[in-house]
Amino acid sequence: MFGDKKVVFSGVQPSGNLTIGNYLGAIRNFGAFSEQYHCYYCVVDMHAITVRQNPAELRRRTYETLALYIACGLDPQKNTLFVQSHVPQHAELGWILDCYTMFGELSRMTQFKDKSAKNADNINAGLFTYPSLMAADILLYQTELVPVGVDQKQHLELARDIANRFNQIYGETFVVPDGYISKDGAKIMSLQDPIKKMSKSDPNENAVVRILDSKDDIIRKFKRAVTDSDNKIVRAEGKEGITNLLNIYTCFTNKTPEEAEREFAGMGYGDFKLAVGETCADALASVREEFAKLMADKAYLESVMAQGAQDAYKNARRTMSKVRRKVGFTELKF
Ligand code: AQP
Repeated sequence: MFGDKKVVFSGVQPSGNLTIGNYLGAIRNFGAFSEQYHCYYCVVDMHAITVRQNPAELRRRTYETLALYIACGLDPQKNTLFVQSHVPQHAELGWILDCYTMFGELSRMTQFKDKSAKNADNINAGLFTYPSLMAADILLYQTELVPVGVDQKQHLELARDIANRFNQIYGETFVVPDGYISKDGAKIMSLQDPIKKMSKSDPNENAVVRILDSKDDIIRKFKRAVTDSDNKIVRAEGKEGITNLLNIYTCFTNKTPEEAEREFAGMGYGDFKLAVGETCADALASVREEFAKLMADKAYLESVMAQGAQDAYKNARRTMSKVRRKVGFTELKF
């Protein structure tokens, strides 16, 4: 808790153009906390470099991710929107927490295994210790609640374990955070391989619907989505493609899965995919418009970054001063 409000923290990596998975599983849910909590929403560029990035693209995507936060409804006056690398305490606490995170724990992380398989030529130490930096991001702000997609559940549990371990050794230092995983959008799957999560860095463009894709592109991608051959629009095991499309549809319309199944009963897959594509594209139209306006005003985005970093820095310093004292670092007196 900072001031009289409990804290919410979450982040998105600027490691690619964001997908409807990032939107439905995370960003769309962020705004709901703004009144009741002190919300920190971070563009986690330090996490992004665990996979090799083109520097100019990383910079551009950092602005874009910030603009998307705002375009998706996050008011910078009501939320602290900032860039991770602008607040050096993330790296500082990340290192300290590395020393309280076990090799065996990190080895069990499924994201590490998946990303190592995808980036076999660059299995770097940062990729391995990603979860302790993520724990630092969260614990730095004495966070109570972390809204994330279900793929981050394992990392969040590790953050809780690290917080508890540190608190046990040194006495109450960190709030132990809870995850908030929204039921509907918790895991949006690839359109081409629906047993795999939709990921922004997927090299197959047809697998991924991006928040900023044009209406035509969105509809084309949905039309090509992998389904099955039994022509029934119902959720079922073995029908992961159709189940995923129904899930996406209900997320955008707030209908129940039963309502959606009734609505599409008897319809052919072609018309069904078109309906889901149109619904998705229309729901994102205002985000695309707002995004374009924001990207045309770089000075404004920079002022949001600066204000956010200042606010985050203030509170991060308070936690760090406590942590430094507890682990036994000396204080330099100027
Ligand atoms: N497919 C998804 N369904 C629901 N939620 C998702 N999230 C990501 N993909 C889905 C949620 O989006 C937030 C930000 O994710 P991230 O950028 O920190 O990293 P990630 O989980 O590794 O996302 P990607 O898209 O798969 O990125 P790359 O390809 O770079 O690894 C998180 O809350 C995440 O749960």
